[in-house]
Amino acid sequence: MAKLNGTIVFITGASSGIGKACALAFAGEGARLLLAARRLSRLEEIKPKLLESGAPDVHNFALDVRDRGAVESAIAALPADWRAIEILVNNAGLSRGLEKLYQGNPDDWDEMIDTNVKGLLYVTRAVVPGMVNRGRGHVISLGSTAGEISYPNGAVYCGTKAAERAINDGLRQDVLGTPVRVTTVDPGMVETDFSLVRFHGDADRAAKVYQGVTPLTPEDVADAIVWSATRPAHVNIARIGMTSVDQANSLLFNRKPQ
Ligand code: NDP
Ligand code: 8X3
Repeated sequence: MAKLNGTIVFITGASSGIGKACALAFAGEGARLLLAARRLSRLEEIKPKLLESGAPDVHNFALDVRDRGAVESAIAALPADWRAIEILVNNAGLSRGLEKLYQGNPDDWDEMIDTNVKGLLYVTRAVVPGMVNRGRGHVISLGSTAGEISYPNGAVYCGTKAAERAINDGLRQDVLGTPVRVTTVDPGMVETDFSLVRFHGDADRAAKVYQGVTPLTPEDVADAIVWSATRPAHVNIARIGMTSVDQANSLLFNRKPQ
């Protein structure tokens, strides 16, 4: 039986990977879906499947979470029947580059920090006041095993996910006394476009990341996110850490020789 009939779920970065899998999983629970990403055409492509899968309604809009003004005005301009966002999935994010910090490209750093940290903050700031006022809401953000233990050549990406973790903990304290729930879901390696984006479109290099290991799927992560959102209203799942059985933490893998 659908557990979230008519609940408005806002997912950032729903055009690919984990965000897209979340849209499908929440559709299966009967949620109304508010979806954002820069590639609006990708959101439009998946809309029929979401409606078929059980979403009563889907509203897509183009958004670059790095643009503070655009985030504020997009949320303020939502149609009246889409304003009561009950679940926010702060998923939009990316990594760029894999190199020693002292050899890294500061443009890559800016993009990661602007998206994964500042973008998450802008969206959260725009959405949470409504949750507090309505006395109902749940913020679920994508952290990573990378936020727990940094790995070589990934210091800035890992730093953004450590920041996500700290922001999540801070927000949970700031909404104490309201019924708003705050969760971080921290996966290890998940096979998505993440590595393709990290390596600026180098598909061969991206494929090597997943060679010899069974990674998590985006659906595995979406399942955990929907689970956290469907606990009784008084239960706050603070953090879900998850990896495939081929990964122990952000540093240690069981990689089979190819
Ligand atoms: P994908 O590249 O498949 O998806 C990333 C999504 O983020 C896309 O929909 C993209 O949409 C969106 N996005 C990126 N930048 C922006 C922006 N500036 N404004 C709006 N949307 C944006 O990667 P994943 O699904 O793997 O990544 C999703 C989240 O999960 C990220 O936060 C990532 O850090 C995290 N994560 C991923 C793991 C993995 O191994 N894959 C493991 C742990 C965490 P568009 O380009 O259309 O804007
Ligand atoms: C994404 C997982 O290990 O590639 O957060 O950084 S990892």
